[in-house]
Amino acid sequence: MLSATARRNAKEIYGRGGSFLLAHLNSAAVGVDVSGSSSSSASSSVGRLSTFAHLRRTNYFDEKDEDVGNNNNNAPSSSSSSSSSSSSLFEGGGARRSPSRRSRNHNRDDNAQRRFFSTSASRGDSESALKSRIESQIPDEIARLKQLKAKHGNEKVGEVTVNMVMGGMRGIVGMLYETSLLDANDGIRFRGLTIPELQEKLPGKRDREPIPEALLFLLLTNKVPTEEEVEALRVDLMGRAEKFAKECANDASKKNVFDVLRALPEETHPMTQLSAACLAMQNDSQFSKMYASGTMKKTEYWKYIYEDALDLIAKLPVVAAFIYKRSCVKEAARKSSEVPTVDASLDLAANFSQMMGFPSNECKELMRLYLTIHADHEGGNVSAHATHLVGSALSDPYLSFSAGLNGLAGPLHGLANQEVLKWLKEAQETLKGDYSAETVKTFVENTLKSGRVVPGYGHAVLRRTDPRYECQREFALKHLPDDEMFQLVSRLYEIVPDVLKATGKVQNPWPNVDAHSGVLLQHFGIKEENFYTVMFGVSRSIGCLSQLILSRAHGYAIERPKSVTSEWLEEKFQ
Ligand code: NMX
Ligand code: MLT
Repeated sequence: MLSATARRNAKEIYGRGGSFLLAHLNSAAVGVDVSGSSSSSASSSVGRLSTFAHLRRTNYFDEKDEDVGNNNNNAPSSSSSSSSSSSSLFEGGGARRSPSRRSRNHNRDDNAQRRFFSTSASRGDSESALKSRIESQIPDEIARLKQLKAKHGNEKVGEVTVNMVMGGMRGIVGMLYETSLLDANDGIRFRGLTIPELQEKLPGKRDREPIPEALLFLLLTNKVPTEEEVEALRVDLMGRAEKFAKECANDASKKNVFDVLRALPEETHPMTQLSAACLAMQNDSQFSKMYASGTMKKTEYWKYIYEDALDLIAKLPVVAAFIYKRSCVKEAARKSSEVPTVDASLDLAANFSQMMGFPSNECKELMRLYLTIHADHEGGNVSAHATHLVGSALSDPYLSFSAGLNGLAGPLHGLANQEVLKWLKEAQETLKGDYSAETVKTFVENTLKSGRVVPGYGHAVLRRTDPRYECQREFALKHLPDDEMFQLVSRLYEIVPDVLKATGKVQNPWPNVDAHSGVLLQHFGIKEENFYTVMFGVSRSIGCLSQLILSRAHGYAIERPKSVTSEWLEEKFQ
């Protein structure tokens, strides 16, 4: 039998589908004892994996699960046939696929499922299921890109004006980035899916929010995963996290990342700590070791980048929770410089919330939403582009993502979430509960007069309210409608856009993701705003590192755009 905690967690992770899964988990857990594992978390992990074979035998996939009912890529029943091994594996998944493509993709899913279930249950198998799916997609994808180049290589995708060159390259199409695409008016689409579509289609949700593992699978494969695929990835990531935390906590003979962090002054900004931690862990890079050995073929690069990337995605929440408890919380009772304990029976977001000291279901649910929506915002934003750029020099994921984090730490980018909460607190102090339109307007105007930007408003690409703001507002309306700071945030939404429009220069007066994240976090007790960008960073690793794997898999070139001097421009137009 599974422990009460494991039963509760299964329900929490899989929501309405959880009860059904649970019945099978219980029976599968019997097999765990036979394997001789005595660790409770390890046994529940292995138990979940052995469950998959069991589920297939019991024809679980013929059952209609309400949660994934709209998912065209639902796992097929064990009896469905496979027929499409010769067609392109890369066609499936996104929201805007034709029905015929969908059904071909469905068959391919069947193949992948079969490969998955034909293996015996262990963590290694779950790793190879996703990895072999990615591997099987690579040849077709490379062929597609080659054909694109051969057919259209010399065609123009746009014009470059002097304004663009002098204005932060705004609007210049200059890189390939497959995992997401931003439209100025529609907002972000992750592999073709909007945020409401993610909430509807991705499995693993307890109430409404998808779990980040499901998004990671989608970004890497361009396919909406089944519950079982998400579970396999969850087990893999949590296994990596648990191993990392245990090794660091127990092996005193080896200096590790936590020793490096303990050596930093407590007041070092949490983002500096997170970035330093990435560098401190670089010694673990399998890619770098293989490259140095001189034995790795170019076609194998992605395999080691994949291992490093998944390790890093798993390790970051543990490191971040450590930074939070050591350096951010003020109360002595909550402070700790111990390596956090990973509960491998939870999902990544729930475990992160718990490690930080917030075990409530509502906070875990918020963390799932938070880590999902901050993960990716196409390739041109500073953190994604910095990761991509550095990675293109074949720097490993630790080096590359550390660069991305350094960009995210800037106040015009990710640090804006910290700035927003500071600004909201300043507004609360100044306005003393008077949130009338007139006083709030004056407060915003005074912010501009003092030479500051209004944090959380504006965007380089978006020309509407950020859909990530909208879904967080929905969360607030559901979970904290009476929160005083939420009332202020709502009032600002009514006032700020007109004040920014009145400046006559702001291209987008609407709120972005950062205008809303802090108010949710502070409601659940995560009040230390200097930590907020670290949470953004934990999430952003999912998008940046997914693309890094694909970039190496598809053989992208080293980035080296042309720069010119201002004299060069002047001479050109004389
Ligand atoms: N408050 C005051 N002024 C603004 C704002 C704002 N929220 N947004 C833009 N402007 C100004 C901007 O500084 C520029 O002024 P100037 O010509 O004097 O240099 C002018 O309006 C035109 O800027 P835009 O073309 O509208 O915006 P741009 O693409 O240059 O910058 C941001 C985009 C996001 C950097 C900018 O809107 C901003 O600084 N927002 C506040 C900070 C923020 O919320 N950043 C988070 C973005 C999301 N994220 O997580 O990364
Ligand atoms: C992001 O999430 O990266 C921000 O919205 C900034 C951007 O897209 O430029």
